[in-house]
Amino acid sequence: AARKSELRDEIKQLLKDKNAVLVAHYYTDPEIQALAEETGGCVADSLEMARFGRDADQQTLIVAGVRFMGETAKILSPEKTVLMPTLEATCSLDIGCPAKEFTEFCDAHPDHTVVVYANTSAAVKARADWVVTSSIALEIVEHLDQQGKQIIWGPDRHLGAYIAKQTGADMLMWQGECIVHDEFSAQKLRDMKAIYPDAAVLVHPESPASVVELADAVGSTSQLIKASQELPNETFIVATDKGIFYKMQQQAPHKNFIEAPTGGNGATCKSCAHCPWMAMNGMQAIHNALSGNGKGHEISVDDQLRQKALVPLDRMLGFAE
Ligand code: CIZ
Ligand code: SF4
Repeated sequence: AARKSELRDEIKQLLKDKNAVLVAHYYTDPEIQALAEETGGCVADSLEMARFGRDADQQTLIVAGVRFMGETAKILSPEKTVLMPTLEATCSLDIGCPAKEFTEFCDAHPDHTVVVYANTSAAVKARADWVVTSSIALEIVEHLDQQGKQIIWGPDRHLGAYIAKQTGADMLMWQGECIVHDEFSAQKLRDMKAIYPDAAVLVHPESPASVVELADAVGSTSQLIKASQELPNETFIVATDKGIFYKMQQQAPHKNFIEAPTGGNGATCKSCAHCPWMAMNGMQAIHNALSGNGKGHEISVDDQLRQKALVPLDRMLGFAE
């Protein structure tokens, strides 16, 4: 415990000395989210992280999250130094959508508007017409559908299916998934609902459709946090990464939050409602990133790629504002 508080104090000092600010995702460990709050950084979803990083006065951003979040920060702020606790923190959606194959898929349907989720590499974004995050995907696809556009959607098939169902848009899907949300089990969730009949069920739309169907509220992380405050229920069953409990509990200390069950058909969970890549963002790793020379921690994006990826990202931010 002594070492922990020492580490925290040293990171605070390093942030000051290096003119750096900590930008953390809701899925990172509670102590990281608390530190970001204490030091004037931000705790947010990927859309808000992008905005915060872009508008921050500090010269250095330290992004606690996964690789695509650091890349997005760098694309929006090439003049800033973007550090990550580890460059190894990736995402199954990013891994499952290699730029070469995705480009071929798009090239085979040249009349389609390409919409990609933020959880992708800079190279995939560079091939897209629009980037979206889960908090704004529905509105953007609705907007495109109203213009009569046919859409290529990638990479999350569950989120894509949810949006297609909500909007009726014509969407060709890339078949990717998030290993964390894909594991939530509708069968077990039904059993849990029977045990807690008064609980509201909150579901992130990266979950399978069978789980989404059981939800009282469906939405992005920020939308689920809002629902947990606004719904009158005392108890919530939450189908998203358990990192989000920090914020939900903070905003509503008297409410009870329960993890939605994972692993159907007798299977045990692999990720168990916590992203293994988000979990790589430890306090020691943050310290290493800030105290080192950038090696192994600094994000760089090829300049040509950066300029191409900036176009659909700016389109999203412009639409959101
Ligand atoms: O699952 C993720 O990585 C999410 C929810 C990212 C985001 O949009 O904040
Ligand atoms: Fe990717 Fe899922 Fe982890 Fe989010 S929670 S970073 S979508 S693997």
